[in-house]
Amino acid sequence: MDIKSVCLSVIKMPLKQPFMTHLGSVTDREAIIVEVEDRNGIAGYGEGVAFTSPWYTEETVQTSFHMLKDFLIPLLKEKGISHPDEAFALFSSVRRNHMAKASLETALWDLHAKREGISLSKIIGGTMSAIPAGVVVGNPNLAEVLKQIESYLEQGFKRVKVKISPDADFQLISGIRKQFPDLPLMADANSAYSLRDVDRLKALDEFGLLMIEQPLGFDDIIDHAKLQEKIKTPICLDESIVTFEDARKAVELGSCGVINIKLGRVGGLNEAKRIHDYCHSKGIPVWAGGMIEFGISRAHNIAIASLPGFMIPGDISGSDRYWEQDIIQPEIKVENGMINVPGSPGIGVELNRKRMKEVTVIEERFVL
Ligand code: OSB
Ligand code: MG
Repeated sequence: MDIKSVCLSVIKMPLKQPFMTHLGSVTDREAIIVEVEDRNGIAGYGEGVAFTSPWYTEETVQTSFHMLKDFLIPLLKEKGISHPDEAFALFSSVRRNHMAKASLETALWDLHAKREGISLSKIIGGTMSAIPAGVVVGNPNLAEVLKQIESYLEQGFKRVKVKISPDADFQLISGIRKQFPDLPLMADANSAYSLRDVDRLKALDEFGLLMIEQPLGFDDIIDHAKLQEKIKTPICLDESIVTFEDARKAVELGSCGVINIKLGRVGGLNEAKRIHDYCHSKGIPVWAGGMIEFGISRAHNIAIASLPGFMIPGDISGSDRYWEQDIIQPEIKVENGMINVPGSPGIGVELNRKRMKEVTVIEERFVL
């Protein structure tokens, strides 16, 4: 692909409001912006979505930086690739570290699409020109949640997700349902329960949730299959699905009826597309998960969410959901609950260099 250089920028920005789960709060977000440039000066962008600490998966900003600098970029330099399809296999000599791999792989996809003069959505087979926006309310307080949902519905959001745990589940969901009986609503537990909580989870069946996301262990697919036999609400797996093989096994076991696809969690676009294609062929709906991300990752999410199997609105909101000012231009906007899929080459957004300067804490450039 004629790559001349790779630039890594660690950025840091406060969220407008802290995002809370039972695992902790996110108040500041760090991420790695990856920029690959070819010999014609065309640039592709990716975003490393690991958090500062390993609360969601085992990766962190620092481990991602280390993997990129000491293993992944050197692999690209030594062996080279002629198509982004080859990156996943090239990186397979490094075990896991999916978010680090995805940040570079997605940048290569953006670059490839730009070189072809085609949008990333088109090049991967996207069929939608606009996608429905969904939003996550990261707060356990019922009054606050109701207020936020009200405002998101005014903005046209098509689907709302709330975080639940044994400390905030039945009363929270029942309170939301009282005020919003027809709202497409789902709950994400981020592994807050165990099989001992079957009755608690079964009690949520009456609320007609679209799904319950990752109720049990972050690495489990066996107990989820047992739970799914006992509850009506479809289970959606997030944390447990980190490879195509995980998705196949979970579907075969009946561990879930829905899968949340995150490019970072599964190691990039190639693997995400394979999971999508498999689920689509099996009639398992998928949707695009969120990582409290900046605009580069959002833009990649929009491209993947334009594939035909993405039948449920994802955790894809606008740039203004978390940021006073995003690092891209134009920023991502939700209009009447929809987000436009850019038709311009690649991911269809540029880095806002002025904003990048304000938020960059470390920058390192590698010449290939
Ligand atoms: O479990 O889906 C999750 C955010 C960070 C880490 C994990 C998760 C989330 C979200 C999405 O719920 C929030 C968003 O990006 O809007
Ligand atoms: Mg989740």
